[in-house]
Amino acid sequence: MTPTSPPALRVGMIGHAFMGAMHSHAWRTAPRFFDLPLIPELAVIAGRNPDSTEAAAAKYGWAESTTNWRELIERDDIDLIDICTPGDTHREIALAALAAGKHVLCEKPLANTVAEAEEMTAAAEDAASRGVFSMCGFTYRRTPALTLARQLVAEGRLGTVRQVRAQYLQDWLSDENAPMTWRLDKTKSGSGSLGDIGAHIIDAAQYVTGTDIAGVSAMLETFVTRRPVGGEHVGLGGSGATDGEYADVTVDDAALFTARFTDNTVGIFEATRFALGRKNAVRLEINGTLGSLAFDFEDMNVLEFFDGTAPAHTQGFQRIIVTEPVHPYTANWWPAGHGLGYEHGFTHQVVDLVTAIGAGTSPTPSFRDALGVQRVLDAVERSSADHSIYTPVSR
Ligand code: SOE
Repeated sequence: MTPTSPPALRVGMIGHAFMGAMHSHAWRTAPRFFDLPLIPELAVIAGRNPDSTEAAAAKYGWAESTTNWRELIERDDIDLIDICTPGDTHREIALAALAAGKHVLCEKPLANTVAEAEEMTAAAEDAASRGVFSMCGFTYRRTPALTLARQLVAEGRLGTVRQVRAQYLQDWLSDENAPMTWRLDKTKSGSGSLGDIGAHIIDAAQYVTGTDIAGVSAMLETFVTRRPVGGEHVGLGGSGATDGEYADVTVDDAALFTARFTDNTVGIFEATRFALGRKNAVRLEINGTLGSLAFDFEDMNVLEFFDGTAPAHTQGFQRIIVTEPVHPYTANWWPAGHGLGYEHGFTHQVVDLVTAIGAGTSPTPSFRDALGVQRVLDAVERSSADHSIYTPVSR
């Protein structure tokens, strides 16, 4: 007798750029390394341009492509819609998908405004009562070292958490002639460094500490206010054609803020795409009464832990190589020490989402969790807009 394989979860994905490619990889890989209750099927990929969407389907292994996302959502043979488009489209697509009874995975930040995120959360919670589930894509929490960090905080190994230092540093906009992209257009992206990468460290800090940010004091800055349209896009940046058209940058280039959490933990946050030399440094450092933790995504398989309860003569930051089978997610991958990369967080996201759907439970981070992040983004923008800056007074 041949064992029966789990039923399929037929996925329709909208968008096929950076995140679309990454999500495709995750949908394909997850059932090959993890036992899932449903097997994702890369059914249909949607995009605006027929040629590039068809090419993406062939390249990433989707059975079909379409340029009509509304028709895709209405199809009876699709179970889940994966939203990998810019933020200005999230609300419309998610609401339509939930109304059509499809589970939803939505890239972060959940939306471009709090009002949109509230509407999406209400729709998601209504759908959940009918067994239709949603999740927002804050993938860094599924980096094994950060999942372990949360575990250590929850186990009390840090004692009472007092301070959080969070940074997300990239440098792909340092060149003032890097071309204009949708990520620099507020009508499409909602905000700049703040929502694109700051959202990740807000989620990571709240997830690891298990507490929410209750108040912020912020400063946003835009260093380069016009960018060439066109030119050569390389990775997220590139070099623009400086003899042609220019467009206004309408978002922040750097976002800095201090925060107070509900339990009086204090935090300092920095998100920038101008930190020349830093490529994808997602950093989190946490100090508690008994110990400290430090993480840097540029060394993502390591979590540093300082145990203040260890004998004084052996104290010091310990580098935990988070690749042992006892660590989160790692037993399904390579032998200890062989390490994971950026894409694994996305694969773990699929694993957790499909496992929750299979069990009939709501996955996390939920749209409500993502609404919480959205409210922090909004508070940062409001604080920056009316911030009082005190000038040093000579005595
Ligand atoms: C997606 O999760 C994302 O936040 C992108 O939108 C950023 O640009 C990338 O650098 C990190 O990942």
